[in-house]
Amino acid sequence: ALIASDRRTLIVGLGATGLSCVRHCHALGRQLAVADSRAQPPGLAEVRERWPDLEVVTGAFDPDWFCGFDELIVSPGISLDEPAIAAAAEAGVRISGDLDLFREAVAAPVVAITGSNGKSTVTTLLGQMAAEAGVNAGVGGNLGTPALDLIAPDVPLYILEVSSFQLERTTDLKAEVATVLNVSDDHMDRYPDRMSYFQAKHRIFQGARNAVVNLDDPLSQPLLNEGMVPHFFGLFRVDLGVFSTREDETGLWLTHGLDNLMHASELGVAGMHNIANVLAALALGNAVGLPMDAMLAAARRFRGLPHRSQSLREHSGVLWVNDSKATNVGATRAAIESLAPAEGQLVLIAGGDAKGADLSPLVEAVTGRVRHLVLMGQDAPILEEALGNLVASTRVSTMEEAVKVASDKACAGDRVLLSPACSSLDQYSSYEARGDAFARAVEAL
Ligand code: UMA
Ligand code: ADP
Repeated sequence: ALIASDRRTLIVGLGATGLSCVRHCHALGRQLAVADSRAQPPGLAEVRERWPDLEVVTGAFDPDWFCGFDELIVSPGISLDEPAIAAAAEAGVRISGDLDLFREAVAAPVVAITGSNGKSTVTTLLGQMAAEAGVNAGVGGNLGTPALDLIAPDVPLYILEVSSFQLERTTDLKAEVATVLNVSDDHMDRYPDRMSYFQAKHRIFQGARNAVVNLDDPLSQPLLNEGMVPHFFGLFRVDLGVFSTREDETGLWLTHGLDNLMHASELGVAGMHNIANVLAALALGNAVGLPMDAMLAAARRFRGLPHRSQSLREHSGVLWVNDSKATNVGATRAAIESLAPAEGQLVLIAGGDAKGADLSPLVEAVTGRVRHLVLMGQDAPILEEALGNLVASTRVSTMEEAVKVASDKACAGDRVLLSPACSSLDQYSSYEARGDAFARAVEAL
């Protein structure tokens, strides 16, 4: 068997992940090379400066060259179906990802969080709960700092947001606690069918000691739970050990078992989906032994993340809400259901790249709630086809136009919601850039 430092490793992709892999593998003394199909990958300048001798090949992937390595560490933005990667796998080259390197390097417990929606919110909140309890956790992964860049000798706990793309190429993550928060369609442009996407997500449970399970979403429950200890959360499911909610004459309570923990009105985030996120964070924190008082204090202070159902301003009696991070149908549904003030008082701005999703789950959410649809981006026609019979719509090409039309259609007491149900990449560099464009246009009203 090869010892680690003799393994010839090809790092495929030189974005944030690729760069973190180069730093990490270089420190391990591995024999390295790097490939990226882009002419100017984002990490190129840094690699050229810090490791001038490192071989970096840009441009089309060469299957013969790929087959000559012992291992490929493939960035999440690259499909494993790329012919050069498939050829290498066929030739017996080990295919892995940054989380495998992370797993090999880290002994401290890891909380691993995936799901179609709420990952960043739950990961951030759990990080704040740990900080409140005096636990200086490493927080990142698909959100913020790449997992390998979090590694430091004195970190007692890692809290990782992980994507289906990362999980696809990871074996045996061995998390202390793992969760699939919820599952709805996403990334149908990268998976042959829904089942493959769900299965990628479920790889998070490989080797896990504890699983946090959403009782409201059967697809989030691990299929095989050999030896895993389950912990549960769910709305209106008060039961022994379960993090849940219950309503009484004073309002809605967050509960654990039969105990009331706090009033939902004390939270700084809106919508039942966010209450579910807080319950998930409590269940995860509880499973790694964080004290309840600290967790509740952090939950009370949490104000949510920008671009997720974020109220921007009220103007002429209309509230403008930025939910640009809603890049799939499940997120937009949750936003519509939690934000629609009353019958027909919502103007929805949506569209972008729908990534091949089935848009029909939006029908129920839109019906009776949305007054007018403003559609933009490459898949505006598909959205119009799915929803145009239910509600009047206008097609626009820029965000300024979208805000102008929405402002004309909205009446006092309405809300205008940017919740695209699509990725932004057809028109913007990121969901942040799209949300910022919206905020600027709203500010200029
Ligand atoms: N690319 C090429 N050729 C290459 C390598 C990449 O064309 O050889 C393209 C990819 O198709 C992709 C882009 O470059 O469009 C970026 O790919 P990458 O793998 O280099 O991405 P990184 O910069 O390493 O960022 C990745 C995550 N991106 C993706 O999964 C696409 C980041 O999540 C993550 O923060 C980062 O690793 C650190 O862990 C972003 C994301 O959009 C925020 N994630 C998806 C999501 O949340 O829905 C999964
Ligand atoms: P992720 O990291 O999984 O993309 P975020 O916390 O960034 O999740 O939220 C992404 C989008 O999903 C936002 O539009 C947000 O309002 C919505 N969202 C957050 N939590 C949930 C949930 N539990 N169910 C449905 N939608 C959610």
